Formats: sequence, C-alpha cells, structure tokens
Amino acid sequence: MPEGELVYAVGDIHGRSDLLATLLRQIEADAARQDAANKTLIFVGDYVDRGPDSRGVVEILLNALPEGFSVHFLKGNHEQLLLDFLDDAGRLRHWRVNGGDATMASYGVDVDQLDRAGAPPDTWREAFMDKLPPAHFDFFRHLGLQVPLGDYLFVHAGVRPGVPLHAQDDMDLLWIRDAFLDETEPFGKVVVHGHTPVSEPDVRSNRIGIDTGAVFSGRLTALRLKNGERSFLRT
Ligand SMILES: [Mn+2]
Repeated sequence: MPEGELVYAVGDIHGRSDLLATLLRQIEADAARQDAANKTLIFVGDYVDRGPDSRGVVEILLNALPEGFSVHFLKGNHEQLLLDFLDDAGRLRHWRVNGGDATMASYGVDVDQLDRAGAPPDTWREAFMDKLPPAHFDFFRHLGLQVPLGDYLFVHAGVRPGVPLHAQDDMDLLWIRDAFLDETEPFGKVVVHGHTPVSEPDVRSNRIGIDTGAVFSGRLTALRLKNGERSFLRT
C-alpha cells in the first residue's frame, strides 16, 4: 500500500451481525492508534444467507460503520442469488438451496408457512419484497465487483488466470474457485478475496484468502494493510 494508506478488508459475513459488530469495534480501536492519511474499509461480499441475521448485517453496513473511513462494498455470489430471485421468481429454488431461507426469515418473512402452504415462487417474491426496506434493496443493487488499491485487487471470489484484470467476467469474479485457487503465477496484483472458506487466512504470493467461514467457525477475519505490512484482525 502507498504511504499513508491504511486498509482493512473484511471477509464473508453470512448473516453473523454479532461477529461483524465485534470485528468493527476491533478495527475502530486499531485504526485510532494508527497514523494514516487515508483509512479504507473494504467488504468482500456474502453479507447474507446461512447465518441468522442478514438483515442486521446490512443495517450495520448502512448505518453503523465507524467514522472516518472510505468504504467499498463488493458483491458476493449470495447477493447475486438474492438479486436474481428478485429479478425472476423462478430462481427461488436456486437461492433457497444456497441458504436464502435464513435471509428471508431475518427480514420477517414466514418461511415455514410459505413452505407448508407450497406457495408458488411469485408469492415468495412478493412476501420478501414487502419486507425488504428500499435502502436495503438499493444496497444490494449498487454493490461493486472489484476494487484496485495499491498493489492489490479486492474481489469476492477470484479472477480467471490468463485473462487481463480489466477484462474479467462477472461470473468469475463472483463464483470462481479451483482455476483461481490452484494458479501459482502472478495475476498482476495480489488478489484479496473471500468465497472459499479456510481455517486460517490463506496467504500466497499471488493472492490472500480471508473467508474464515464465520458462519460455522465463529471467526470473522479482516486483513490489515499498511505500508509494506500485512496483519490480521479476527473475532
Ligand atoms: Mn461466496
């Protein structure tokens, strides 16, 4: 990172508003001790699904972040699943098998009742739209796909080897695993990503994985970059 830049990149949250609140307090306290001209917070996506409080996570991201940071919100494949369902109710099943029930329930949708009644996808969509605050809908619709900063590129899942960073396919940025994870050659920038859970931050010469599976492990991780230093904060 250039001199004077202090960057925190937060991994996949998946409905764990409790862990997010804890990690943000750590980041705020840590940043207060640092001398930096610019402080930046980057979230690599997958805010929703699986965990119990997706709604609370988005509330924190919209209204309760520490002050004094530039903030970037990336889109994860789980936000894409949610948006795809809102665009086309026929995508309901695809979202539900990936943890969408927990998200709808967190917004107050009676998932069990809809399930028992065998409600058609359009009814689920109406029920969810009815509960989704417009500010949350806007949040999901305006998420970014990549953030370059210094020698780093921040994305949700990864990048396709052999494709220039400016020409990457959205589907790869949101979903890629093996072709990216197995690549040992440099990508042009060090790619900081989530999406694929690891027990400890996965630090390689060409990439850094920071999805520590918070929803299952209780461990939410932030990568901290300052000048030439790298370190981690975690719950
Ligand atoms: Mn993901």
